[in-house]
Amino acid sequence: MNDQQKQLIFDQAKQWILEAGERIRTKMHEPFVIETKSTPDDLVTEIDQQTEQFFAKNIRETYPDHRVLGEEGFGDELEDLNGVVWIVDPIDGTMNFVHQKQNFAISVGIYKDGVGEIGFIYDVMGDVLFQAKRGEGAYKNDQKLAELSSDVLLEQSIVGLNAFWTTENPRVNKEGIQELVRKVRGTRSYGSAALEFAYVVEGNMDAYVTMRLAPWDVAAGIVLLNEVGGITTKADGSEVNMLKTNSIIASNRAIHSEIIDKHIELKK
Ligand code: 2AM
Ligand code: CA
Ligand code: CA
Ligand code: CA
Repeated sequence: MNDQQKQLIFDQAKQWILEAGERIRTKMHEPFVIETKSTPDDLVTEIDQQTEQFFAKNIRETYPDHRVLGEEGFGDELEDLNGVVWIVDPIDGTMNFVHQKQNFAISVGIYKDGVGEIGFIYDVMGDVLFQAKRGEGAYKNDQKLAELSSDVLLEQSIVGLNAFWTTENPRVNKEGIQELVRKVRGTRSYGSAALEFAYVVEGNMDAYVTMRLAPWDVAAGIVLLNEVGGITTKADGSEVNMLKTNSIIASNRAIHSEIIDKHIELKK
């Protein structure tokens, strides 16, 4: 994709995201169906499904050679990332959407041959759009975001972390995470992976640490974070695999290796 094609796709994606957000804000005030998926706290609503269908239909009609990877099953079954792939989370933070009616986002990452080219995270109720094209910086609405500071200490950092990982769990030793909680200035948990990424991108938090996310939770956030000089890896420091679930350390580069080396001990 050349710069002109990329700009057209960017503009089109942005238009669909704003329209989808408007639809969500309208529909959420009427009754909607809420179901559970894998566990009683794994929620999905008909608005999640309708929003993903809205993206899948528009993308397929407009770009028949592009593919879609989405949470709710209206996209394609992908075995590789060849060509252009739209990685879509129609509502990230469904539990917040249901319980709080705020603090949820639409996340859209557009990848070409596995490389993140475009990232959008839309805070639907705040009406704030985080947007990035690879190599052109990250923006919060129309405001260009600064490069992340290079002299942050972990002791002065705010870290996004779900308290779950400080309890006995199958993925990571809780002791190292507990020491991380004691070391940092503060922890936060917003319940939307995409928004947690966005807060690291804008420098409100210095890191986001979690042990299990799907590609649609992180695809846009990774593109955005790269544009301000941040870094995203799995919790062992290796590269994120956009076809699988991953542990995620998304952070300011100044504290990334200290988090991994001193505080993360993954279970086998
Ligand atoms: P969702 O709302 O789109 O499901 C909550 O801490 C964050 O984790 C949200 O971004 C949520 O996305 C995501 N999440 C919830 N359940 C998950 C699961 N089983 N695997 C991966 N991510 C999940
Ligand atoms: Ca979900
Ligand atoms: Ca999600
Ligand atoms: Ca979702």
